Amino acid sequence: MSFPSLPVPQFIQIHRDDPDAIRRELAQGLQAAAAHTAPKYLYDALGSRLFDAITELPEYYPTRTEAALLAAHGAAIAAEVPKGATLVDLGAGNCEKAARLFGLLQPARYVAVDISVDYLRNALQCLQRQFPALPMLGVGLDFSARLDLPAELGEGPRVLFYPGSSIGNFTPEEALVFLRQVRAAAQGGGLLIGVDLVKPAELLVPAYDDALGVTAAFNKNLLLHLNQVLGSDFAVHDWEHMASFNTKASRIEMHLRARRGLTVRWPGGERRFALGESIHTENSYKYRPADFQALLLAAGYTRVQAWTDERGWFGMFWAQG
Ligand code: AVI
Repeated sequence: MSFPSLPVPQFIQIHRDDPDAIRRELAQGLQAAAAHTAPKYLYDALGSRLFDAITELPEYYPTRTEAALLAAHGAAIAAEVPKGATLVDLGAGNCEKAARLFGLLQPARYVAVDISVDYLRNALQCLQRQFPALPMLGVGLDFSARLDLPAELGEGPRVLFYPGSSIGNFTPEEALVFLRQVRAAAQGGGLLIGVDLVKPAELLVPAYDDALGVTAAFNKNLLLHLNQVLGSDFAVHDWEHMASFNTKASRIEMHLRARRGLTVRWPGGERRFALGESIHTENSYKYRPADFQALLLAAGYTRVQAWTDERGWFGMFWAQG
């Protein structure tokens, strides 16, 4: 007996920074006057799981608000987005958000992009069984520094999908550069992007400092990740999680604050931290709809449309290339 062959997704891993360059970047950030690390270091295997848990917390409104927004306005959004394009899912993870849009957007091809193909393998293989007629490609690429999509994506318009307000983890200047790169990559298609909006600090801060302490664990797990990558000797209990809203900069800031004076050492370097001194681990910018629209237009998009939920907490923007 023979079985029809099942479609299989293709996978490509684009080269990653070499470990020495990563260690140099981390050491530089830790030894800067205001110690800092790039937000991507929050996401090792455990960090990614803790982030998934964050999205289920009662205080963390963005994920469920965005899902409700897409469900409520899906048809109107689909009316704007070109059919038959290549759907490129940036930071795809478990690919769930994009999969919910397949019926509406009717892509000709699905490309899931995440920092490592290993994060995509299972999800894409399961999804391929559910959608056997849709060609799928998994791309391992760290696009936080530069969005350089491989030639394997082929020609033709692309709809880039960047949900979850991950754009908020770039500074507005970095966001502008990134949005320009996305526009070039869209080849005449466009960008569908989820953006968290400005709201009172009483609503914002608990989303980043939840009662269960999941976000605290997510932030502190960075130290374990640094110990692995840099060979440092951070002791987690010496640090406390801090989240605050910087109104002037319109951003949530996450820090890890030293609970005592201490020295952290790693091969070839060290840093002394005074009691209360902190490592700045993440920014999460919150936009006013008009400001984000202006950013998209400055990046060269020709037409922008936005949908928000009733409370005006979250925005979904379609920007035509
Ligand atoms: C991935 N990113 C959009 C999240 C955010 O809200 O900025 C990361 C996060 N950090 C703490 N909680 C969630």
